Amino acid sequence: MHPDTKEIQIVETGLRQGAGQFAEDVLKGLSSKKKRLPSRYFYDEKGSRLFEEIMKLDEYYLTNCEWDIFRKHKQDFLDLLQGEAFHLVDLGAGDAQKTRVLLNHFSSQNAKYDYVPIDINRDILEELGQLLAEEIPGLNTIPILAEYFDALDWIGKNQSGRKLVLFMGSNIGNFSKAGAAVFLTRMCRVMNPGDLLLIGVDLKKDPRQILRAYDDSKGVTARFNLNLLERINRELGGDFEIDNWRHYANYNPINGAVKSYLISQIDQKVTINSLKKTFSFDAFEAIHTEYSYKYTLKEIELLADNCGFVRLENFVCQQAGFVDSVWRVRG
Ligand code: AVI
Repeated sequence: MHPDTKEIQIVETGLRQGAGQFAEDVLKGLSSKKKRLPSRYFYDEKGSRLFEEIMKLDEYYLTNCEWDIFRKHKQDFLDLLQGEAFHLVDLGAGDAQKTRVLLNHFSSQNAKYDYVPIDINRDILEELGQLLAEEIPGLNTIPILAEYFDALDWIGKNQSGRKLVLFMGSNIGNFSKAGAAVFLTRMCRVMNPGDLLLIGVDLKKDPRQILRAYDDSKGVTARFNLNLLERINRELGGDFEIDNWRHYANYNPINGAVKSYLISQIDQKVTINSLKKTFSFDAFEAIHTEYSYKYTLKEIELLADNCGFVRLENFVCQQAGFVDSVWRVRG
C-alpha cells in the first residue's frame, strides 16, 4: 500500500454474486420463446466504461438534468432534514459524481451526517473511500459492500438515526412497472417511518427526444448493448459474431417503455461452451435486453402512495423533463 493511502474499512454483508448466476440467466433467457437477456449484465468493466460515455452524450439528457437539479436544490434537500443528524445512503454509489455535489455542500454547511455508499463492487468502494478522504477530509464514510436490501437492513439494525436514501439516475426505469412497485415496497419495509427517499425518474416527453437518448448518433448505446454478447463470449465461451447483430430501440408513448433489443441480421447458430448449448436465431429475430420506463408526475405520485411513501416534493428539470422526487416513509 502506498504510504499516503488510507486503509478503507468496508462493511460486507452477505453478497451473493454466484459466477453461475450469469450462466443460469443466459440459459434461461435464450431458451425462452421470446428471447431476452437481463440488463443488469451490461455493467462489466467495458459496459461500465461505455455507460460513462453514454452519460456524457448531449442526446442522453438524463444525466445533465440530474446534475442541474442537484446543483440548484442541494440546500433544499438539506432543508428537508430540518437540522437533524442523518445517514446519506447512496444505492449503487459508483464514483458518486453527482452525490459529491451534495457531499461538498452538506459538509460546507456543517450538516450532521455520515455518508453510506452501497455498491457490489469492492474496487469501486475502495477508490471512492480514498477519493473522499482526500476531497472532504472531515466526512465519515461507511462503505457497504452488499446488495441494496441487505445493506438497508444492516443499517436499520446497526445504526440509529434518520436516513436520506438516494436512488438516482432513473435506475427505477430499468424495472418493469410491476417490478418497480415490488422493489419500492420492499425498500419501504427496510426503511423507518420518517426516512426519506430521493428517487430520480425520467418523465414522459416527446417520443423523438427519448428515442435519440437510446439510439445516439455516435453509436455508443449500440456498443453498450452489443457488449452483452461480447461479455457472453468472454465469460461463457460464446461464439456470437458481433457484426451479425444490430442494436434497436423503440418507445411506446402509451406505457412509457423504451425497449432495447439486439436483432439477428441473418439465420445463425451460436454455441455457448460453458452452457454446452447451441442456440438458433432466425433472421430479424430479437433478443430483448432492457426496459427504460418513463413516467408522468401523476404516475410517480401513485407509485409513492402504493409503495408506502408520501410524496413530499418534486424537483423538476423543466427543459428536458426529469424529476428528482423526494418521498417520506409513511408511518
Ligand atoms: C442505468 N439506466 C438508468 C440507463 C437507462 O437510461 O435506462 C441505462 C441505459 N441504457 C441505455 N442507455 C442508458
